[in-house]
Amino acid sequence: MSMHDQESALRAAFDAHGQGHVFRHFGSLSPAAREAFLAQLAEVDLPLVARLIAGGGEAKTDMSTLEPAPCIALGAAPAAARDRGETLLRAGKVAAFTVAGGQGTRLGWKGPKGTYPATVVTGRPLFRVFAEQIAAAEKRYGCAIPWYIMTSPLNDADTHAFFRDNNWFGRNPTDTFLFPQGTMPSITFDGKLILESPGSLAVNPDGHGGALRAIHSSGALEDMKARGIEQVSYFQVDNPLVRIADPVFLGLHASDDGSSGEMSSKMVAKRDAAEKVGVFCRAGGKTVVVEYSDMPAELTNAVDAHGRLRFNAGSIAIHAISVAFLDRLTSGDFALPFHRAKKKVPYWCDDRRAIVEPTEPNAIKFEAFVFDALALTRTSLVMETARTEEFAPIKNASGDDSPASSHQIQSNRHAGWLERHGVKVARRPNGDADARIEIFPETALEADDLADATLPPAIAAGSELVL
Ligand code: UD2
Repeated sequence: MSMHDQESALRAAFDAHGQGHVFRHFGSLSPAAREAFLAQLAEVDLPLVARLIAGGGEAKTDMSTLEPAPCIALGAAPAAARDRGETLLRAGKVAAFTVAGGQGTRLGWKGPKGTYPATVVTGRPLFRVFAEQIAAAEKRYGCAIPWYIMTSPLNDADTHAFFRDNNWFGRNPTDTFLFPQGTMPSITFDGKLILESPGSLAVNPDGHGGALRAIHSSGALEDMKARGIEQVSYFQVDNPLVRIADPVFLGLHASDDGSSGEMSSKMVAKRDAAEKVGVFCRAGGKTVVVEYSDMPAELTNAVDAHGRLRFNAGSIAIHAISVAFLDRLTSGDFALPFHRAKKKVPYWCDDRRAIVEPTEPNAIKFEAFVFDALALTRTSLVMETARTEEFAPIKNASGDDSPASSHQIQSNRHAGWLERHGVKVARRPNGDADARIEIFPETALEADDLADATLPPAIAAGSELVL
């Protein structure tokens, strides 16, 4: 199609959807800018945008019938689960999958979150931490664990450059598959698309739920199938303690004794009612995650007869997902619902001929959440894990879920591992390790791996240890 024909077709489509105003500066754009703008407009799913504006296609959970979700308690997984998970790993049927398309605004880090120096002593970046863990698991199980990383159009080039500059962390580049997620246009409160410049729309990454669309459109899913991958170990880029391809979890998930093996999740007991994590609930006969911001306060704060939080199963965004389920989800006429959020979206002001940064929310952004796929499983299970073992996210610049809190949890985990082997570790009155302790995945993926390591008899207060 010629550029002129494409322009005519797009003008007609945008006019028909009441969005023709986006062309108002088209005549003043250079030929190259016109081409880029038309390419962006062609990506917009106008019928979907129209449905969302009309209030359809949105995530809705009936809060009045919510019950806490059943969970497999800490340590209750049968021994056979590990064997089953290890068999899958040895057979090369497991891939790792990281969602890394977020903008990391809260942390204030300029660059992809995965490039953030995350570890306690050596400051290894998150991507390196994951790469080393995957390499250690590959060595242990004598297999390849291909690694799929979803970036966004905003950080894709920087993420590629980081991997290249770090020589793919010693991995075979063909076993590392980076692909960008899609975007969704923002709209004003009265349902109009927004220009962020005369020749571009204001768009945002379409949420980690966009992974389902992107994994298909990028060819990642086909790549998994071609490699014979059956299960995907899904995790977020912000958690340096995630246990990637955990054999116990994979084995539990992939069992055929009542669970579907389609999508399973890990949870930790919530720190307190205010903790900003989604909660596993039962709704409509399914296990679902209700995001903290959507949960009514009376449910968030409800306690049981023992004074414990009734909705206590915090989602740490770690899942095992089968390739067969991904295939089912992406091959039919299927779409995850969208969540809407009021945000401050910079826009082009015709009068001032400049981009304006609003001081108050002026627009609605739409994002899909991957955990909404849980409602589409036949059944799914939730396994409890220990917070100290597996959850030390880095999200905020200070306070909870910050580099400082993550460092403390990382040291606490490693202190616990050492203590199990008789090392005396200095602790503070509140139980925190009083030393900075970092253990490389190559040395140990879990406490038992330290059995044959040469360990010091004690770790003094204020000291540092790298193993
Ligand atoms: C997420 C969960 C929350 C809890 C918590 C645990 C949601 C909505 N909330 O909160 O329930 O499990 O994590 O740490 O998921 N991302 C993309 N593309 C996007 C948006 C995000 O790849 O368009 C990635 C992002 O890079 C990060 C992850 O998704 O790895 C979580 O993103 P977030 O920071 O928006 O979610 P958060 O921390 O509020």
